Amino acid sequence: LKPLANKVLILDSKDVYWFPRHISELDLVANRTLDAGVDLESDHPGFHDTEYRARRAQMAENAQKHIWNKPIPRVQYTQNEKDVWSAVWDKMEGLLEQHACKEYLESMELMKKHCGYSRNDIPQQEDISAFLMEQSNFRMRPVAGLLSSRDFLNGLAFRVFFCTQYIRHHSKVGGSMLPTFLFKWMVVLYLLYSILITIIFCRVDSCTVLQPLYTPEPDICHELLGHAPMFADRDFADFSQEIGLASLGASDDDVQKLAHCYWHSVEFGLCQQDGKNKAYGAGLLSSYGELEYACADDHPGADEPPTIKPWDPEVAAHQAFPITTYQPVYFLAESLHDAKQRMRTYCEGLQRPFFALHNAQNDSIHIDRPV
Ligand code: HBI
Ligand code: FE
Repeated sequence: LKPLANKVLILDSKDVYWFPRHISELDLVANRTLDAGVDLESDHPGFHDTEYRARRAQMAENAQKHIWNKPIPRVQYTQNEKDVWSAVWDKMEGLLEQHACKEYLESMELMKKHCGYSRNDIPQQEDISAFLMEQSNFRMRPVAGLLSSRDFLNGLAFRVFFCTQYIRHHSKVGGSMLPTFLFKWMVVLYLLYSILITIIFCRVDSCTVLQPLYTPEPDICHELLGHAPMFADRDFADFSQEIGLASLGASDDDVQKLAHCYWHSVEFGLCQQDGKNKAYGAGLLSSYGELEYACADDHPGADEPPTIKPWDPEVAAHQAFPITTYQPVYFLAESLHDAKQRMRTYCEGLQRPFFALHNAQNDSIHIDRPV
């Protein structure tokens, strides 16, 4: 990864990666998506759907044009897109009630009241962002697609979450979305065919399970159902910012460690509540199969139960993870508050030639030298 505009800061004669010092500079960072946010791969379920591709291109353009202190443009979601949202909502609702942590469920109730969360309509990023600002001083900003770990984590230092605005392709959702009887049968035949092929050609190990609702790229189902409600919690918001601050100007090695910590907490974290393992990670909170696999006592969905380790950033930083299957390892925190404390201690131990502090009054980063 090239530092932005090839600029590096020189501190005490050590090179440091460029990093944003004011929230306005996140406009530049947001435009460094890894794939321009629009070039769908040929195996993407929406690749052959010209209407879907045009929609994605339009949203990518909106995100790229966005200026940090302007209102986030509202998206008029089509009925087709709303149907995808409702289908995911229906799949998740009951499971979340059972397995989501209480902070998530409490925020979700508030968000139904105050920012348009419902089964039948897709909430707007602008309304969510305003709500989060009131609750925890966190905010959303549109982004066209995936960013590098460094860029993505840098945003969190400003209590900003880079958030996509498109929804997954409807072919991802299954059952209720299929338009015609004939098409249903084609899908059944295709599934039988692919199961056969899988049995013949693949080594099916315990973690290789079919995940019909899985998307490899973030979309609003993941961002708004998985992430957004968690950012309304102060401890969780602080936790996320802690990772962000540590990523500013960090070495590539440290960014990788922080990205691993992020994955095992913000995406797949569990915490203990009322003697049960509850989910606070967005990858779980937006994934129908894996939420049950991770949280239910009998771990349905795979042959092997997962390994559950106590939340320790030092261990999580080195814990490898798969991205297309259920996680073989989850980290369990005592509480969100405890998760934050441990993350803070870990970040304090990372070596950098400066301290980075966030000034919430003027949305900028203050740099201090170690004494
Ligand atoms: N980019 N837009 C976007 N959204 C994410 O959730 C995201 C990302 N880049 C990297 C990333 N997540 C993480 O997996 C870590 O590498 C930080
Ligand atoms: Fe995510």
